[in-house]
Amino acid sequence: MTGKKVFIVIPAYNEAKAISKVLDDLKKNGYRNIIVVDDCSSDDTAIVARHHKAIVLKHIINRGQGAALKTGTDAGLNLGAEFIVHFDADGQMRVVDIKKLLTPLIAKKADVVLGSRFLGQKAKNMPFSKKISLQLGRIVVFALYGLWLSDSQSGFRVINRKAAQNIKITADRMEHAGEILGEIKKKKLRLVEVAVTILYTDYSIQKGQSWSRGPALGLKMLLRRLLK
Ligand SMILES: Nc1nc2c(ncn2[C@@H]2O[C@H](COP(=O)(O)OP(=O)(O)OP(=O)(O)O)[C@@H](O)[C@H]2O)c(=O)[nH]1
Ligand SMILES: [Mg+2]
Repeated sequence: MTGKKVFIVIPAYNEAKAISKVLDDLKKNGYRNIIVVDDCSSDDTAIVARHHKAIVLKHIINRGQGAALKTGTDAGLNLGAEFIVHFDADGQMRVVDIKKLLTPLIAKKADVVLGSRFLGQKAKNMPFSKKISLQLGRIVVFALYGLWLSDSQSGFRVINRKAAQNIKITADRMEHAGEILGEIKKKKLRLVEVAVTILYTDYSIQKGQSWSRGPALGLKMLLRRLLK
């Protein structure tokens, strides 16, 4: 499976403490094509990633996760990727789940596969506020794009080359997740959700996010939908 041209794209912002283990795990599991997009981190994220022989692309200002995914996905396409995996730098995603997401793509049954935290019992230790905001996110995505998903804000996705060429990411920050779904619907790409386990670690919880991120995201997605 890893013989196929699979590229792992990792947006990273100040993840020097976590990214080393993520890159080690990927290498141990045979993933060789790894692109880290360092978004003007103030820590040693880029140095650590280079030390692990990842391809490191750098933004000279902090542009956001969506912009970093676009940079990394475009680079993967230029390097001949058949499949592109969007994967986090903070250790919350499990490398073993990548194969599960790749399977429907390799079988040509999907163009995009999303990892879902809510198929089965896969959302262990998720903070309550996060659960609520993700449930609200599902409703927003359904209202805006007519897609009813178990986990509409998943950042764990694998896309084939055709999908990578067709999905245009213009949202620089977190609202890219909704934008990508809109593109999937508009371009009639085949979408499948697969259960994954996302780890809520002391590190990820401590890094935290403000309570206002969910509502702000919903509002930005709505504005984009209205203006596009
Ligand atoms: N390039 C880039 N990456 C970012 C930025 N913000 C976050 N990321 C990365 O995107 C990934 C996910 O970010 P998180 O802030 O953990 O968001 P999340 O996983 O959706 O939310 P939690 O479940 O609360 O952790 C991590 O690999 C981050 O390093 C950014 O501004 N630029
Ligand atoms: Mg995270």
